[in-house]
Amino acid sequence: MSKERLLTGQEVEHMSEAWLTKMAEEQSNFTHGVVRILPDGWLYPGTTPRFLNRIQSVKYRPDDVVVMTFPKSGTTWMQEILWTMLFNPNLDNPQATQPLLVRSTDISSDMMFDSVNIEDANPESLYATFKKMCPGKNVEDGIAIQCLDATPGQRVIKTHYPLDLMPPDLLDKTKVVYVARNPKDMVVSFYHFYKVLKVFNYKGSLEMFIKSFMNNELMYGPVWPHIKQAWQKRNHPNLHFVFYEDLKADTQGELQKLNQFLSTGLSEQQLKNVVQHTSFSSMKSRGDPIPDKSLYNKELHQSSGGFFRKGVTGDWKNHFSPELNQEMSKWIKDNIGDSGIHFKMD
Ligand code: PPS
Repeated sequence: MSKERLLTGQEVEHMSEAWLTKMAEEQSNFTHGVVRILPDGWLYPGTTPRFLNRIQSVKYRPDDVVVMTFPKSGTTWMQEILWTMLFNPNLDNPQATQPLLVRSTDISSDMMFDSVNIEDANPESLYATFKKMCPGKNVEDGIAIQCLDATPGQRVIKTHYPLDLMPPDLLDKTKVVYVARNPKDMVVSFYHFYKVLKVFNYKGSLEMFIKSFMNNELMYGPVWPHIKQAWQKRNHPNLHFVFYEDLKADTQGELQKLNQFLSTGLSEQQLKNVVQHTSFSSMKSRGDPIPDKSLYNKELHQSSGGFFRKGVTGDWKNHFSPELNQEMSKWIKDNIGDSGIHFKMD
């Protein structure tokens, strides 16, 4: 039997019933099962290959900016920074009150609408945007991808897909900002998100979650090839690599670098405006980037602090046992190897 392949060449492996049954002990299932994309082993809901093939023919524009991340690495923060730098540096654009998911499309979101819980967790605001922007179009062909096509002019595009699953000439066509976060803080944030979002309804402990994460048994993983593919391209003129921790420690300094990368020519005052508008407290006060309350487990959402949970570096110290810390530190060291990647952990 011939192997199922993506347009980008990678092989698609459908996870077995036994694997899905085991997964369902910890989290919600997906209607079309789960696939692994080989050789890197990306784990995604079963509808993903269709969307991955579809994004190969998206027309990226020279002035688009793509924010690429592994989940919970500072995506939303960077999306808001870029959108504000490009479209609202004087903080006077009335469009800024629109939810971020409307202003900046997540082209990797369509696959999540395959959760068995999606009717309960209904992304109404996305559907409403889709109906308005894409009249007569079919939801099954991808809400986000079609909304992106229908967005005029310059766009800030979000993706959790790694560089290898995007069109091979992406960096020839457009600019990419890659954000990486230290894996200990990222996994704590990811755990809260997995618990709070109805599409995942994660039931296990943090320790179980971290072990699944390190064993590449969670959606979106594995994290290392995701980071390394971008790291290897960090000197490409169209890729800008940022660490969450550096952005947190010196936001104005990192924005100056972005100002150069994007050739936006913003003044120091305009950059200050962006820093202020995109601070954790400002963004939290304006509400979640996904406004649909039905997507969240309400009580957990309130008690954990919501999407804008803590926004700090080093929160992992409040959650890790010494043993878990030791195990994860070794895993990080082994995987970083001689790549030259250095994460700040405090
Ligand atoms: S997602 O769902 O994958 O797109 O999530 P993502 O946006 O990548 O990551 C969410 C975490 O980023 C924190 N965050 C911020 N930190 C500092 N400043 C600002 N402005 C900011 N905005 C979002 C957010 O709080 C999540 O981290 P945790 O550790 O859970 O608080």
